[in-house]
Amino acid sequence: MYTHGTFVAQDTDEKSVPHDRDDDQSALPGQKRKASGVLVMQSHDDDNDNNQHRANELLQSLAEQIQDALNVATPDEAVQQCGQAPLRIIATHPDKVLELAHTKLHASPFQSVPLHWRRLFEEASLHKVAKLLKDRALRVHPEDRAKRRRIDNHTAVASHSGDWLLGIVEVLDRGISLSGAPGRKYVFDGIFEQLGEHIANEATPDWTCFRIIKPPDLKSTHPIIRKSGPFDHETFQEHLRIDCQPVIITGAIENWPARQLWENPEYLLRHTLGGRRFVPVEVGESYVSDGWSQRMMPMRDFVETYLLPDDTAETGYLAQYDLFAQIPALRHDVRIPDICYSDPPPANADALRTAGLSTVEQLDEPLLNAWLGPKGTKTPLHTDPYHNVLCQVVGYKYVRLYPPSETDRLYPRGVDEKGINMENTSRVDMSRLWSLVHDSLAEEVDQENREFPLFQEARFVEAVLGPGDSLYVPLGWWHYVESLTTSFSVSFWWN
Ligand SMILES: O=C(O)CCC(=O)C(=O)O
Repeated sequence: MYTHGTFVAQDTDEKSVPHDRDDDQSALPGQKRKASGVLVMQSHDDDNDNNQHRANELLQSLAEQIQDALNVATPDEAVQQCGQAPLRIIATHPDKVLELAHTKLHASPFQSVPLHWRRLFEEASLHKVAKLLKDRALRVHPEDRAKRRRIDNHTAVASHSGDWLLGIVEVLDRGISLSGAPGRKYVFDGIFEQLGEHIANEATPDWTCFRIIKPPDLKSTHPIIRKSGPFDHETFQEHLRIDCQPVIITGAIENWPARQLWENPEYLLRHTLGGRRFVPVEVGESYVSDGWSQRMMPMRDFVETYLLPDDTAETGYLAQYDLFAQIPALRHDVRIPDICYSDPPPANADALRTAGLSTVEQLDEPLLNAWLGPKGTKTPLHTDPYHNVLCQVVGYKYVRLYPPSETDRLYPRGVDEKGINMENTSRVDMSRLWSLVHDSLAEEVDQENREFPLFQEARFVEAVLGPGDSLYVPLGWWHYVESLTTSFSVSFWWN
């Protein structure tokens, strides 16, 4: 949903999560333990055994690798345009430079932030991590106690957090997500890969698969048509030629490794450094409701707080986020559907009114987004300036689609009080309307109908997506999506 998509440089309500969880690494009740790995890195400084030396070597080697990489200029050298002052202090005072770059990143919408400020944030993040690693290597070096004591007073992450690694991961992930890692993504990926290998044997919680209970079948008079896969390029091209309607293709993603692997939250931990990778989470009812915010939090906290409990006070949704760019291992679990390489007919006059269409660039490859959340996530009725195939990997979702010809009956919003163009989102709050109807609040329902008199007349189609279903949403079609269970979907946008 196009409106979610600006998270990258908008950490407005970003919160650092207290790093107190792994202090002793003792397994929680019901959690299993495996052979030691990271446990050694997190053991007390006096444990002077071989493993600790190995850990120390890794820290030093990572710090050196980062340093070596930073000494190699990137082809564009854009960062030079930030002036000499920040570059002179970047190695010694990366925090100061991060602060400056952060201000610049937030001075305009992400798309118009000059590349050199993004590069500066990226460089400063890596300098900071190199410094933290060196400091940490000294802390765990048993022979250098005097130095260690001195550093104890100055190393914010290592001394404040039980899990020092979490502090390093936070700097790296903020570096990637706020800057987009335009110059040195390979350095970030390399660090994560080596840290991942080092903690490969770490104890993980003994979680079982997400608890998914199949909802009752939807009896609808306006169902979205279903066709069974495989749905190759030619068959889909024919579908587009005939009427270019929404369609659910069943069974087309059965060959994705994700279909088996993503049901288990433990798998997600394994590919996120034991759940330490920071991911953006939308907290609140939906992106148009009061009190809604976006936060960066470790994957493990997200899973434990929002995905595993049967009921939570608030909803957390990892929504419209390219998790696959951040965590390439998960990218291997999905395949780009063939239909994304089809050639849709030219947009008709109604679809051409889709908000944002005139400014989107031609894509070389489809845009991937992950949508991971508990039961009850709601994506308000909106349009996107792309063709879309929404693939349901885990769990169930209710979807309702309105054609572009119904736009005037859906009451698009305008520019909001912060100056953000919300034309792609309907003013009708469908989930509120349904709960008013459900609670038989006739007066409130009447009031909604008076405010949006044409809404009830708008034509729509609807369905429940289940595991293995892929929904094609044609360009300009409005869609409302609500999860009926814990759910993990991947959307592919193309044009
Ligand atoms: O799954 C959702 O919550 C929304 C998906 C969506 O809006 C999209 O794929 O464009």
